[in-house]
Amino acid sequence: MQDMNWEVFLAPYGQVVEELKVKLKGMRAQFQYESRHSPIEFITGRVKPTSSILEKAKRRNIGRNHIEEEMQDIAGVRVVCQFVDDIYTVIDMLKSRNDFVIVEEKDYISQKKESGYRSYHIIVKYPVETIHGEKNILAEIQIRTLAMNFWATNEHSLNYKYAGQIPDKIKSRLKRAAEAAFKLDEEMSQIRGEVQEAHLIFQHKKK
Ligand code: 0O2
Repeated sequence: MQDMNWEVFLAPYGQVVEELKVKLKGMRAQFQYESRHSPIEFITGRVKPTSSILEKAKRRNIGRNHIEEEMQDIAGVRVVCQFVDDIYTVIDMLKSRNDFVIVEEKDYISQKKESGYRSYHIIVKYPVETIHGEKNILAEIQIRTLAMNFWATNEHSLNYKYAGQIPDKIKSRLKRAAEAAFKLDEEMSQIRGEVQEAHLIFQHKKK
């Protein structure tokens, strides 16, 4: 794996991340043009750093020749929504598209992870044009609320700080925080209509 030209290997992944971001931002803009509540609040994306690819390959016992087909999150795009219902609107919109194929879905919302992590992951096979022809690239689209994102970002930083060995005391606090974030999402869903109306009035005023 040492001799691998990572720049060349990762180039199509970078292109997929950029293309998916443009397309998802386009979806968000269409809602805004029509003065409708956008189920998408914001979008981010990244290509997994080489060090993380190597670490995951080692942990999962994935050989060099199998990274492409076995590592599904080298290209990653994150869609952050205001409300839990928006997540399902985004999922439906993704399912109705025909510019990529969905190969797997991971519902960590109804089945939260042991850490407390909640999010909906969709793995897609995305055809990207290269100078050598079409190449199908696996990409992971994570869809989550602002509250889930807040939690996941903080937990991710703590995991990094403690090299994956978060002390038990902090772990249990994180679990409590995950439940609080879930409660917040539930409460916000109850007043969703009011919040959306307020946002539209505010946007209209800005124009
Ligand atoms: P980064 O920095 O986002 O790239 P694995 O990657 O082995 O944990 P799997 O099954 O290959 O698991 O993929 P899965 O479950 O879809 O998770 C991949 C990504 O989901 C992670 O990528 C995180 O972004 C996110 N994720 C999954 N579980 C957790 C969690 O408990 N806490 C947080 N904060 N994020 C999680 P990376 O590579 O870990 O990070």
